Amino acid sequence: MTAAEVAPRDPHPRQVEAIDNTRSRWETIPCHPLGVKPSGNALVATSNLRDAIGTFNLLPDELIQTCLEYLDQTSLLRLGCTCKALYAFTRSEDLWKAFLVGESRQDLIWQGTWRATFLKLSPSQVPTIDCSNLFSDALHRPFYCAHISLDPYVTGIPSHNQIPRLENISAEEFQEKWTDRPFILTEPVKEWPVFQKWSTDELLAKYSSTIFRAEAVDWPLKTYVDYMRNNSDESPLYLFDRSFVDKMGLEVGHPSVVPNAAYWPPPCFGVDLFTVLESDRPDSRWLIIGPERSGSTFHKDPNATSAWNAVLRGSKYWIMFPSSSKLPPPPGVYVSEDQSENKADQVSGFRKNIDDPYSRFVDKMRQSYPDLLDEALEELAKQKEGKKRKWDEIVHANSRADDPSGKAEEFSFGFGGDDSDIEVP
Ligand SMILES: O=C(O)CCC(=O)C(=O)O
Repeated sequence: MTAAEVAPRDPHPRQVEAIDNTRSRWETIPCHPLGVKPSGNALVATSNLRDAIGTFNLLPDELIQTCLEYLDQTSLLRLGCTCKALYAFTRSEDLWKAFLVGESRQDLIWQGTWRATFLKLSPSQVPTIDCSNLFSDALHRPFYCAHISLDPYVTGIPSHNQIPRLENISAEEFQEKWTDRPFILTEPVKEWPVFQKWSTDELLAKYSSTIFRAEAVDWPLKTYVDYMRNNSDESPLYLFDRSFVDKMGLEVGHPSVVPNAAYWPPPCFGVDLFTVLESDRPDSRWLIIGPERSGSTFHKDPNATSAWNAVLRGSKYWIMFPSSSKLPPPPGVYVSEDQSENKADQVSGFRKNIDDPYSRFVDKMRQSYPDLLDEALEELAKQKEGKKRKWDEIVHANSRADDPSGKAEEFSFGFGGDDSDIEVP
Protein backbone atom coordinates (compact mmCIF):
# COMPACT_ATOMS: atom_id res chain seq x y z
CA MET A 1 0.00 0.00 0.00
CA THR A 2 1.47 3.40 -0.84
CA ALA A 3 0.57 6.75 0.63
CA ALA A 4 -0.86 7.92 -2.72
CA GLU A 5 -3.36 5.05 -2.85
CA VAL A 6 -4.77 5.76 0.53
CA ALA A 7 -5.42 9.47 0.99
CA PRO A 8 -8.58 10.00 3.11
CA ARG A 9 -11.68 10.67 1.05
CA ASP A 10 -13.18 13.08 3.52
CA PRO A 11 -10.51 15.51 4.62
CA HIS A 12 -13.08 18.14 5.64
CA PRO A 13 -13.96 18.68 9.27
CA ARG A 14 -17.31 17.24 10.23
CA GLN A 15 -19.83 19.04 12.39
CA VAL A 16 -20.42 17.15 15.59
CA GLU A 17 -22.70 18.21 18.38
CA ALA A 18 -20.65 18.84 21.49
CA ILE A 19 -21.90 18.27 25.00
CA ASP A 20 -22.47 21.81 26.09
CA ASN A 21 -24.16 23.11 29.21
CA THR A 22 -26.59 25.04 27.01
CA ARG A 23 -26.73 22.19 24.45
CA SER A 24 -27.16 24.87 21.82
CA ARG A 25 -23.65 25.22 20.44
CA TRP A 26 -22.15 23.36 17.53
CA GLU A 27 -18.48 23.05 17.22
CA THR A 28 -16.04 21.56 14.82
CA ILE A 29 -14.11 18.40 15.58
CA PRO A 30 -11.55 17.75 12.85
CA CYS A 31 -11.63 14.54 10.88
CA HIS A 32 -9.70 11.67 12.50
CA PRO A 33 -6.26 11.54 10.82
CA LEU A 34 -7.05 8.09 9.40
CA GLY A 35 -10.70 8.91 8.76
CA VAL A 36 -11.96 6.49 11.46
CA LYS A 37 -15.57 7.28 12.43
CA PRO A 38 -17.65 6.64 15.56
CA SER A 39 -19.25 3.17 15.75
CA GLY A 40 -22.80 4.35 15.04
CA ASN A 41 -21.84 5.18 11.45
CA ALA A 42 -21.53 1.44 10.74
CA LEU A 43 -25.35 1.21 10.79
CA VAL A 44 -25.66 3.09 7.53
CA ALA A 45 -22.36 2.09 5.92
CA THR A 46 -22.19 0.00 2.77
CA SER A 47 -18.80 -1.49 3.60
CA ASN A 48 -16.77 -2.01 6.73
CA LEU A 49 -12.98 -2.45 6.96
CA ARG A 50 -13.50 -4.71 9.95
CA ASP A 51 -14.75 -7.43 7.59
CA ALA A 52 -11.12 -7.93 6.50
CA ILE A 53 -9.62 -8.68 9.90
CA GLY A 54 -10.37 -12.40 9.93
CA THR A 55 -10.72 -14.08 13.32
CA PHE A 56 -10.13 -10.78 15.10
CA ASN A 57 -13.62 -9.82 13.88
CA LEU A 58 -15.05 -11.99 16.67
CA LEU A 59 -13.59 -9.66 19.29
CA PRO A 60 -14.88 -6.30 20.45
CA ASP A 61 -12.57 -3.34 19.73
CA GLU A 62 -11.47 -3.01 23.34
CA LEU A 63 -10.35 -6.65 23.44
CA ILE A 64 -8.38 -6.25 20.21
CA GLN A 65 -6.67 -3.25 21.80
CA THR A 66 -5.83 -5.29 24.89
CA CYS A 67 -4.39 -8.13 22.77
CA LEU A 68 -2.17 -5.65 20.93
CA GLU A 69 -0.63 -4.54 24.23
CA TYR A 70 1.11 -7.93 24.36
CA LEU A 71 2.94 -7.43 21.05
CA ASP A 72 6.41 -6.01 20.57
CA GLN A 73 7.12 -3.23 18.09
CA THR A 74 8.10 -5.49 15.20
CA SER A 75 4.97 -7.60 15.55
CA LEU A 76 2.80 -4.49 15.72
CA LEU A 77 4.34 -3.09 12.56
CA ARG A 78 3.89 -6.43 10.77
CA LEU A 79 0.30 -6.82 11.90
CA GLY A 80 -0.41 -3.26 10.79
CA CYS A 81 0.68 -4.20 7.27
CA THR A 82 -1.96 -6.91 6.94
CA CYS A 83 -5.03 -4.71 6.40
CA LYS A 84 -6.26 -1.18 6.89
CA ALA A 85 -8.36 -1.92 9.97
CA LEU A 86 -5.46 -3.53 11.81
CA TYR A 87 -3.24 -0.70 10.64
CA ALA A 88 -5.61 1.70 12.40
CA PHE A 89 -5.62 -0.43 15.56
CA THR A 90 -1.82 -0.67 15.61
CA ARG A 91 -1.50 3.11 15.24
CA SER A 92 -3.04 3.54 18.70
CA GLU A 93 -0.87 6.09 20.51
CA ASP A 94 -1.05 4.35 23.89
CA LEU A 95 0.80 1.33 22.48
CA TRP A 96 3.72 3.43 21.26
CA LYS A 97 3.76 5.67 24.29
CA ALA A 98 4.33 2.59 26.44
CA PHE A 99 7.39 1.62 24.34
CA LEU A 100 8.89 5.10 24.51
CA VAL A 101 8.25 5.60 28.20
CA GLY A 102 9.86 2.22 28.89
CA GLU A 103 13.21 3.25 27.42
CA SER A 104 15.34 6.21 28.44
CA ARG A 105 16.43 7.49 25.06
CA GLN A 106 18.89 10.36 25.16
CA ASP A 107 18.49 11.47 21.54
CA LEU A 108 14.72 11.72 21.52
CA ILE A 109 13.24 14.18 19.03
CA TRP A 110 9.50 14.70 19.41
CA GLN A 111 7.76 14.17 16.05
CA GLY A 112 4.16 15.03 16.91
CA THR A 113 2.98 11.54 17.88
CA TRP A 114 4.31 8.82 20.17
CA ARG A 115 4.49 6.36 17.28
CA ALA A 116 6.39 8.67 14.94
CA THR A 117 8.74 9.66 17.75
CA PHE A 118 9.44 6.04 18.68
CA LEU A 119 10.01 5.05 15.05
CA LYS A 120 11.97 8.26 14.34
CA LEU A 121 9.64 9.22 11.49
CA SER A 122 9.30 12.83 10.40
CA PRO A 123 5.72 13.91 9.55
CA SER A 124 6.37 13.47 5.82
CA GLN A 125 7.41 9.85 6.39
CA VAL A 126 4.10 8.91 8.02
CA PRO A 127 1.64 7.66 5.37
CA THR A 128 -1.96 8.80 5.53
CA ILE A 129 -3.93 5.60 5.17
CA ASP A 130 -7.63 5.98 4.38
CA CYS A 131 -9.55 4.08 7.07
CA SER A 132 -12.79 5.99 6.59
CA ASN A 133 -14.79 2.77 6.47
CA LEU A 134 -13.68 1.78 9.92
CA PHE A 135 -16.24 2.55 12.64
CA SER A 136 -14.89 2.36 16.13
CA ASP A 137 -15.67 4.34 19.26
CA ALA A 138 -12.62 2.83 20.92
CA LEU A 139 -10.37 4.39 18.28
CA HIS A 140 -12.36 7.55 17.64
CA ARG A 141 -13.22 8.58 21.21
CA PRO A 142 -9.67 9.47 22.38
CA PHE A 143 -9.29 11.64 19.29
CA TYR A 144 -12.67 13.26 19.87
CA CYS A 145 -11.85 13.96 23.52
CA ALA A 146 -8.52 15.49 22.53
CA HIS A 147 -10.30 18.00 20.30
CA ILE A 148 -13.45 18.84 22.17
CA SER A 149 -13.54 22.42 23.42
CA LEU A 150 -13.21 22.83 27.18
CA ASP A 151 -14.95 26.21 27.10
CA PRO A 152 -18.47 24.94 27.85
CA TYR A 153 -17.14 23.15 30.92
CA VAL A 154 -15.11 26.02 32.35
CA THR A 155 -17.42 28.94 31.66
CA GLY A 156 -20.78 29.83 33.16
CA ILE A 157 -19.89 28.27 36.52
CA PRO A 158 -22.81 28.95 38.92
CA SER A 159 -21.83 31.60 41.46
CA HIS A 160 -22.30 29.22 44.40
CA ASN A 161 -19.65 26.93 42.90
CA GLN A 162 -17.09 29.65 42.30
CA ILE A 163 -14.05 29.89 44.56
CA PRO A 164 -13.96 33.29 46.36
CA ARG A 165 -11.36 35.71 44.94
CA LEU A 166 -9.62 38.03 47.38
CA GLU A 167 -6.81 40.51 46.74
CA ASN A 168 -4.75 39.42 49.74
CA ILE A 169 -5.29 38.47 53.38
CA SER A 170 -3.28 38.71 56.59
CA ALA A 171 -2.11 35.74 58.64
CA GLU A 172 -4.80 36.62 61.22
CA GLU A 173 -7.57 36.67 58.62
CA PHE A 174 -6.38 33.34 57.27
CA GLN A 175 -6.40 31.76 60.72
CA GLU A 176 -9.79 33.20 61.61
CA LYS A 177 -11.75 32.58 58.47
CA TRP A 178 -10.02 30.72 55.70
CA THR A 179 -8.29 27.62 57.04
CA ASP A 180 -11.12 25.33 56.04
CA ARG A 181 -12.11 26.49 52.57
CA PRO A 182 -10.48 27.14 49.20
CA PHE A 183 -9.85 30.70 48.06
CA ILE A 184 -7.91 32.60 45.41
CA LEU A 185 -5.53 35.47 46.19
CA THR A 186 -5.16 37.72 43.18
CA GLU A 187 -2.28 39.97 44.26
CA PRO A 188 0.69 38.19 45.96
CA VAL A 189 1.87 36.36 42.85
CA LYS A 190 2.10 39.59 40.87
CA GLU A 191 5.01 40.70 43.06
CA TRP A 192 7.14 37.68 42.22
CA PRO A 193 10.01 38.24 39.77
CA VAL A 194 9.11 34.97 38.02
CA PHE A 195 5.61 36.28 37.38
CA GLN A 196 7.08 39.13 35.35
CA LYS A 197 9.82 37.16 33.64
CA TRP A 198 8.81 33.62 32.88
CA SER A 199 7.41 32.63 29.52
CA THR A 200 7.99 29.49 27.49
CA ASP A 201 10.59 31.17 25.32
CA GLU A 202 12.38 32.74 28.27
CA LEU A 203 12.58 29.35 30.00
CA LEU A 204 13.74 27.66 26.81
CA ALA A 205 16.48 30.23 26.37
CA LYS A 206 17.86 29.39 29.81
CA TYR A 207 16.94 25.78 30.53
CA SER A 208 16.52 24.14 27.15
CA SER A 209 18.70 21.14 28.05
CA THR A 210 17.76 20.94 31.74
CA ILE A 211 16.05 17.63 32.46
CA PHE A 212 12.63 17.83 34.11
CA ARG A 213 10.31 15.06 35.18
CA ALA A 214 7.01 14.79 33.33
CA GLU A 215 5.07 11.86 34.80
CA ALA A 216 7.05 8.75 33.77
CA VAL A 217 9.66 10.49 31.60
CA ASP A 218 12.69 12.66 32.30
CA TRP A 219 13.08 14.96 29.33
CA PRO A 220 15.07 18.09 28.50
CA LEU A 221 12.78 21.14 28.63
CA LYS A 222 13.18 21.57 24.85
CA THR A 223 11.71 18.10 24.21
CA TYR A 224 8.86 18.74 26.62
CA VAL A 225 8.01 22.09 25.00
CA ASP A 226 8.08 20.49 21.52
CA TYR A 227 5.68 17.87 22.88
CA MET A 228 3.53 20.46 24.65
CA ARG A 229 3.14 22.51 21.48
CA ASN A 230 2.40 19.61 19.16
CA ASN A 231 0.55 16.62 20.54
CA SER A 232 -2.95 15.19 20.23
CA ASP A 233 -3.03 13.27 23.50
CA GLU A 234 -6.35 13.13 25.28
CA SER A 235 -4.56 13.68 28.58
CA PRO A 236 -1.15 15.14 27.78
CA LEU A 237 1.94 14.50 29.88
CA TYR A 238 2.23 16.90 32.76
CA LEU A 239 5.60 18.29 33.78
CA PHE A 240 5.66 17.98 37.59
CA ASP A 241 9.18 18.42 38.93
CA ARG A 242 10.06 18.47 42.61
CA SER A 243 13.72 19.51 42.17
CA PHE A 244 13.20 22.57 39.99
CA VAL A 245 14.65 25.00 42.52
CA ASP A 246 18.04 23.27 42.44
CA LYS A 247 17.91 22.46 38.75
CA MET A 248 17.13 26.06 37.83
CA GLY A 249 19.43 27.60 40.44
CA LEU A 250 16.57 29.59 42.01
CA GLU A 251 16.59 31.33 45.36
CA VAL A 252 13.40 31.20 47.39
CA GLY A 253 12.34 33.32 50.34
CA HIS A 254 10.93 36.71 51.19
CA PRO A 255 13.02 39.47 49.53
CA SER A 256 13.62 41.08 52.93
CA VAL A 257 15.74 38.00 53.70
CA VAL A 258 16.63 36.69 50.23
CA PRO A 259 17.29 39.70 47.96
CA ASN A 260 17.45 37.69 44.72
CA ALA A 261 14.43 35.53 45.46
CA ALA A 262 12.55 34.19 42.43
CA TYR A 263 9.36 33.79 44.49
CA TRP A 264 8.21 33.46 48.09
CA PRO A 265 5.25 31.86 49.85
CA PRO A 266 2.35 34.23 50.51
CA PRO A 267 2.94 35.52 54.06
CA CYS A 268 -0.66 34.85 55.14
CA PHE A 269 0.11 31.13 55.45
CA GLY A 270 2.48 31.70 58.38
CA VAL A 271 5.18 29.38 59.62
CA ASP A 272 6.21 26.39 57.54
CA LEU A 273 6.11 23.64 60.14
CA PHE A 274 7.87 21.05 58.03
CA THR A 275 11.08 23.06 58.41
CA VAL A 276 11.52 21.32 61.78
CA LEU A 277 12.72 18.35 59.74
CA GLU A 278 15.45 20.46 58.13
CA SER A 279 17.08 18.61 55.22
CA ASP A 280 14.89 15.55 55.89
CA ARG A 281 11.64 17.33 55.08
CA PRO A 282 9.42 15.66 52.48
CA ASP A 283 9.00 17.11 49.01
CA SER A 284 7.34 20.47 49.32
CA ARG A 285 7.51 22.39 46.05
CA TRP A 286 6.97 21.54 42.46
CA LEU A 287 7.18 23.23 39.10
CA ILE A 288 4.10 22.30 37.10
CA ILE A 289 3.79 22.89 33.36
CA GLY A 290 1.25 21.51 30.98
CA PRO A 291 -0.69 22.20 27.80
CA GLU A 292 -4.46 22.38 27.52
CA ARG A 293 -6.14 19.19 28.83
CA SER A 294 -3.18 18.20 31.02
CA GLY A 295 -3.79 18.02 34.74
CA SER A 296 -3.97 15.99 37.91
CA THR A 297 -6.60 13.37 38.54
CA PHE A 298 -8.66 13.37 41.73
CA HIS A 299 -6.48 13.08 44.79
CA LYS A 300 -6.15 14.17 48.39
CA ASP A 301 -2.92 15.95 49.20
CA PRO A 302 -0.20 13.80 50.77
CA ASN A 303 1.02 13.96 54.36
CA ALA A 304 -2.44 15.06 55.50
CA THR A 305 -1.60 18.56 54.30
CA SER A 306 -3.01 20.90 51.72
CA ALA A 307 -1.28 23.11 49.22
CA TRP A 308 -1.15 26.54 47.79
CA ASN A 309 -0.67 26.76 44.08
CA ALA A 310 0.25 29.82 41.97
CA VAL A 311 -0.67 30.10 38.31
CA LEU A 312 1.80 32.24 36.36
CA ARG A 313 0.52 31.74 32.82
CA GLY A 314 -2.63 30.24 31.35
CA SER A 315 -5.43 28.97 33.53
CA LYS A 316 -6.29 25.96 35.63
CA TYR A 317 -9.71 24.58 36.31
CA TRP A 318 -10.12 23.09 39.78
CA ILE A 319 -12.85 20.67 40.67
CA MET A 320 -13.19 20.02 44.39
CA PHE A 321 -15.48 17.62 46.13
CA PRO A 322 -16.22 17.38 49.84
CA SER A 323 -15.11 14.08 51.23
CA SER A 324 -16.86 11.97 53.78
CA SER A 325 -17.47 8.28 54.32
CA LYS A 326 -21.17 9.12 53.88
CA LEU A 327 -20.70 10.66 50.44
CA PRO A 328 -19.71 8.76 47.32
CA PRO A 329 -16.16 9.49 46.11
CA PRO A 330 -15.71 11.55 42.91
CA PRO A 331 -16.34 9.85 39.57
CA GLY A 332 -13.75 7.22 38.73
CA VAL A 333 -12.31 7.05 42.25
CA TYR A 334 -12.51 3.77 44.15
CA VAL A 335 -11.61 3.73 47.83
CA SER A 336 -11.96 1.42 50.80
CA GLU A 337 -15.28 1.56 52.59
CA ASP A 338 -14.26 4.15 55.21
CA GLN A 339 -12.12 6.13 52.69
CA SER A 340 -9.28 5.84 55.19
CA GLU A 341 -5.75 6.72 54.25
CA ASN A 342 -3.08 4.56 55.76
CA LYS A 343 -0.08 5.87 57.61
CA ALA A 344 2.24 5.23 54.68
CA ASP A 345 0.17 7.58 52.49
CA GLN A 346 0.38 10.29 55.08
CA VAL A 347 4.15 10.41 55.04
CA SER A 348 4.91 10.29 51.34
CA GLY A 349 7.67 12.36 49.79
CA PHE A 350 10.39 11.48 52.30
CA ARG A 351 13.66 10.06 51.08
CA LYS A 352 13.79 6.30 51.31
CA ASN A 353 16.46 6.19 54.00
CA ILE A 354 14.28 7.94 56.58
CA ASP A 355 12.84 5.45 59.05
CA ASP A 356 9.39 6.12 60.46
CA PRO A 357 9.16 9.75 59.29
CA TYR A 358 5.79 10.22 60.97
CA SER A 359 7.21 9.64 64.47
CA ARG A 360 10.22 11.70 63.61
CA PHE A 361 8.05 14.67 62.62
CA VAL A 362 5.96 14.33 65.77
CA ASP A 363 9.11 14.23 67.95
CA LYS A 364 10.59 17.31 66.30
CA MET A 365 7.29 19.15 66.58
CA ARG A 366 7.12 18.23 70.25
CA GLN A 367 10.49 19.93 70.75
CA SER A 368 9.73 23.07 68.70
CA TYR A 369 5.97 23.60 68.81
CA PRO A 370 4.43 21.55 71.64
CA ASP A 371 1.12 23.50 71.73
CA LEU A 372 0.63 23.34 68.01
CA LEU A 373 1.34 19.63 68.04
CA ASP A 374 -1.43 19.03 70.59
CA GLU A 375 -3.85 21.02 68.43
CA ALA A 376 -2.79 19.14 65.30
CA LEU A 377 -3.19 15.73 66.93
CA GLU A 378 -6.64 16.74 68.13
CA GLU A 379 -7.53 17.81 64.59
CA LEU A 380 -6.22 14.52 63.21
CA ALA A 381 -8.37 12.61 65.68
CA LYS A 382 -11.41 14.61 64.50
CA GLN A 383 -10.58 13.83 60.89
CA LYS A 384 -10.42 10.16 61.73
CA GLU A 385 -13.90 10.44 63.18
CA GLY A 386 -15.24 11.39 59.80
CA LYS A 387 -14.21 14.92 58.91
CA LYS A 388 -12.20 14.29 55.78
CA ARG A 389 -10.20 16.38 53.43
CA LYS A 390 -11.56 17.26 50.03
CA TRP A 391 -10.88 15.53 46.72
CA ASP A 392 -9.58 17.70 43.93
CA GLU A 393 -8.86 17.44 40.24
CA ILE A 394 -7.12 19.97 38.04
CA VAL A 395 -7.37 20.48 34.31
CA HIS A 396 -5.39 23.04 32.35
CA ALA A 397 -7.99 24.99 30.48
CA ASN A 398 -6.31 27.61 28.37
CA SER A 399 -9.05 29.16 26.37
CA ARG A 400 -7.79 30.80 23.24
CA ALA A 401 -10.88 33.01 23.09
CA ASP A 402 -10.16 34.31 26.59
CA ASP A 403 -6.58 35.28 25.87
CA PRO A 404 -6.43 39.09 25.77
CA SER A 405 -3.25 39.10 23.67
CA GLY A 406 -4.90 36.86 21.08
CA LYS A 407 -1.97 34.48 21.47
CA ALA A 408 -2.91 31.94 24.09
CA GLU A 409 -0.20 30.79 26.47
CA GLU A 410 0.14 27.07 26.25
CA PHE A 411 1.01 26.42 29.82
CA SER A 412 0.74 27.46 33.40
CA PHE A 413 3.17 27.15 36.25
CA GLY A 414 2.33 26.21 39.75
CA PHE A 415 4.23 25.94 42.94
CA GLY A 416 2.93 23.65 45.62
CA GLY A 417 3.73 24.23 49.26
CA ASP A 418 2.74 21.82 51.97
CA ASP A 419 2.86 24.42 54.70
CA SER A 420 -0.66 25.75 54.54
CA ASP A 421 -4.06 24.16 54.79
CA ILE A 422 -6.86 25.48 52.68
CA GLU A 423 -8.78 22.26 52.51
CA VAL A 424 -12.48 21.73 52.94
CA PRO A 425 -13.10 19.09 55.58
O1 LIG B 1 -1.77 21.61 39.92
C1 LIG B 1 -1.94 20.40 39.92
O2 LIG B 1 -2.18 19.78 38.90
C2 LIG B 1 -1.88 19.62 41.17
C3 LIG B 1 -1.41 20.40 42.30
C4 LIG B 1 -1.93 19.84 43.55
O3 LIG B 1 -2.22 18.70 43.68
C5 LIG B 1 -2.16 20.70 44.65
O4 LIG B 1 -1.73 21.86 44.58
O5 LIG B 1 -2.79 20.25 45.59
